[in-house]
Amino acid sequence: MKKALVTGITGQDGSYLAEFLLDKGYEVYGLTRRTSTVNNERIKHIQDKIKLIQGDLLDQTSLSEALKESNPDEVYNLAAQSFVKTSWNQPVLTGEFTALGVTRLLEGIRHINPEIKFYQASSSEMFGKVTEIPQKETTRFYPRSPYGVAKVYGHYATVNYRESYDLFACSGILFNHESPRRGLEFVTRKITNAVSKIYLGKQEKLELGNLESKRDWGFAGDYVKAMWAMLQQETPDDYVISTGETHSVREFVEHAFKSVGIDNWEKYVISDKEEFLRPAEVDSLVGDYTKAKNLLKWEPEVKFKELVEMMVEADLELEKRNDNS
Ligand code: NDP
Ligand code: GDR
Repeated sequence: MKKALVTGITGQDGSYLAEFLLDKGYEVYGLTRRTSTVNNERIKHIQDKIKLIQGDLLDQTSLSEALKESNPDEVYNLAAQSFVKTSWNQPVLTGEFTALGVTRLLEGIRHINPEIKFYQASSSEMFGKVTEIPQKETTRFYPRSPYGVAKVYGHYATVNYRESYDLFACSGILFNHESPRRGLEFVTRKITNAVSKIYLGKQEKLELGNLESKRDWGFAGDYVKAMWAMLQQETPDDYVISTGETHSVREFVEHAFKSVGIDNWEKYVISDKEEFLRPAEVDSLVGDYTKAKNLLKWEPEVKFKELVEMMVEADLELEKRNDNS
C-alpha cells in the first residue's frame, strides 16, 4: 500500500485529492494546522479513513516530524495562503507560507528521505501580465501580486531541488479550478452562492470588483488527477493544467443567473466595488495543456457551463438544507 502525505488537506484541492488517493488504495496522511475550532468541513466524510498530523508550513520541526511519522512515498504540497487579494494585505506572511514553506518541506524531504516524490502546487498567477497567449510551460513568468511572486519562488525551489539533489520533484502549473467546495471569497463561489440566495429571496445584491478579467476555469475534481499522474511518470517534470478556454467574470455571472432562469442579472449586480479591486490585475489567462495531454494522458472533463451549473445547483441545495436545519 502506497502512502501519501497531503499538506492543505482541509482545503478545496486537499479534500478532492484525499478522496482520489483513497480510491487508488493509498494510505492518506494529512497535515493540519492547530485551530481553536475544528475546520474539517471538507473532509468530514472521509475523516475516519485518513490520518491527520498537526503541523504548520511555518514550523520546520513539525514538518520533519510529519514526514517521519507518515513515512510517505509521495508528498503533495497544497498548503498555502491561497487568496490573491489577501496577499497585498499580508505580503510577508504570504511569502512565509507560500514561498519559504516549500523550501522547508523540500529540506525535510532531502534530509529524511530523498526517495520521496514531491508535488508542488504552482499557479497560473505566475504568468500574471502574460507575455504569450496561450500560456505553456516555457512561457516567461511575470507575477502581479505578492502571491504570484511567492509561487514563482516555490516553483523554482522545486526545480532547483530536482536539479541540485536529484529529487523527484514536480511543479504543476494549475490554472483556476473550482467546485462546490471552493472558498466563499473566490469569485466563482461568491457568485454561485449569491445567485442561489437571490433566487431564494434571501439576498438582494451581489457586489463584485472587475467583471472584465478573464480566467481559464476548470473543475478541481479533474485537476487532482493530474497531480497524481505527474508523480507516476518515469521522470519528474513541470506541467500546465488547464482547459484551454477563457471566460470573463461577466460571462460567469451571466451564466450563473441564467441557470436559475434570471436573464436580467444586471439588476442584481454592482460592479467595480473598490474593496474587490486589486492594486494590479491579471487581465486574462488561458493555458495550453498539450504537454499534459500527451505525456500524462490527462484532459479536463468538466467544461465551463457545466461547472457553473454544478456550483449553482450545489449552493441551492446547501441553502435549502440550511433552511431545514
Ligand atoms: P485552499 O485555500 O482551499 O486551501 C489551502 C490549504 O492550505 C488549507 O488546508 C489551509 O489550512 C492550508 N494552509 C494554509 N496555510 C497553512 C500553513 N501555514 N500551514 C499548514 N497548512 C496551511 O486552496 P486550494 O485547495 O484552492 O488550493 C490548493 C493549492 O493550490 C494552494 O497552494 C493554491 O495556492 C494552489 N493553487 C490553487 C488553484 C485554484 O484555482 N484552486 C490554482 C493554482 C494553484 P486551513 O484549512 O487551516 O486554512
Ligand atoms: P484568482 O481567483 O485571483 O484568479 O486566484 P479569484 O476568484 O479571487 O479572482 C478571479 C478574478 O475575479 C476578479 N473579481 C473578483 N475576485 C474576487 N475574489 N472577489 C470579487 O468580488 C471579484 N470581482 C471580480 C478578480 O479581480 C480576478 O481577476 C485563484 C486562487 O485559487 C489562487 O490560489 C490560484 O493560484 C489562482 O486562482 C490560479
